[in-house]
Amino acid sequence: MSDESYEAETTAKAAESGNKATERFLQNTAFANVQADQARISRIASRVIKAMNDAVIEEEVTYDEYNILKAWLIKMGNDGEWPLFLDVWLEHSVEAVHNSAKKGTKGTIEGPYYVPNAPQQNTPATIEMRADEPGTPLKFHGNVTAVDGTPLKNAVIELWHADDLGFYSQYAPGLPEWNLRGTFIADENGYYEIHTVQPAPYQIPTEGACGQLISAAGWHAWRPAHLHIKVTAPGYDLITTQLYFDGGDYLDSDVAGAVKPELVLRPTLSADGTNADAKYDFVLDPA
Ligand code: MBD
Ligand code: FE
Repeated sequence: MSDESYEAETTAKAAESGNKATERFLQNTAFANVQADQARISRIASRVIKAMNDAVIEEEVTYDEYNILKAWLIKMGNDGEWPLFLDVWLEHSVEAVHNSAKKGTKGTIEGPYYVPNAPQQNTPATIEMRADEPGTPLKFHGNVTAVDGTPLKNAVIELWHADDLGFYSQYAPGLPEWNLRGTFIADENGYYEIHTVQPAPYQIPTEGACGQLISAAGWHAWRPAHLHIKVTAPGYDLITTQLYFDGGDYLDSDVAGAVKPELVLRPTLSADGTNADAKYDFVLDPA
């Protein structure tokens, strides 16, 4: 493939990831029956509206700029990028509130590409991947315990991540349905061992409304390479988190602001440099 057709293909694949997220979000999310508390809705909505008005007044926003904002918000919906926008620029604060009292493993954002009910295996196990899956093979293993040190036998670990080109199955075309997604059961001692490949850094789609904002503002569109994980055990809280790779690009400038120092893996490489081994112990809070 020429560089140009490679560019065109990866750009088209990335665009599809952005707009698939809306469709999949509506399919996959079980909405809690939230009781509408009028006072709370009024208070939060008023603050959000006030924050926008303050920005307009303080920055002396013009009609031309206001119209560009309208067009951009319309495009956000048309591109199907609301889930992407919210998960990149807002979810980290929701996560901070949600996990503020937790004592175990740090959480971070779920992001737009989780799919529930990935195929389940007992560990040690190899995640579903193509026969010729590109990337450095990674052995990802460790123990799951409670905050008091109790080993959590049969803890459940859901793992999903991008491939070596930065694409997620079910969001980018041309990948097997469950590629690099799985549900894994730890052994009777709470030990888990999953064989996968190291993901590449992830560039959020650049041709939709999110990308338009990023390039207009002169930001970059990258997230550092990461594994997405949900861990739980009967009687313990579910933690949703991500793990990153020491020395990787964008650790200090994640577009989604979701890196925490406690979540950085330090994998060891085999003597011939072809295989990586990363150990991480998860600690769960009682429910
Ligand atoms: C991702 O892979 C991701 O994890 C987040 C938070 C946003 C966009 C893409
Ligand atoms: Fe991700």
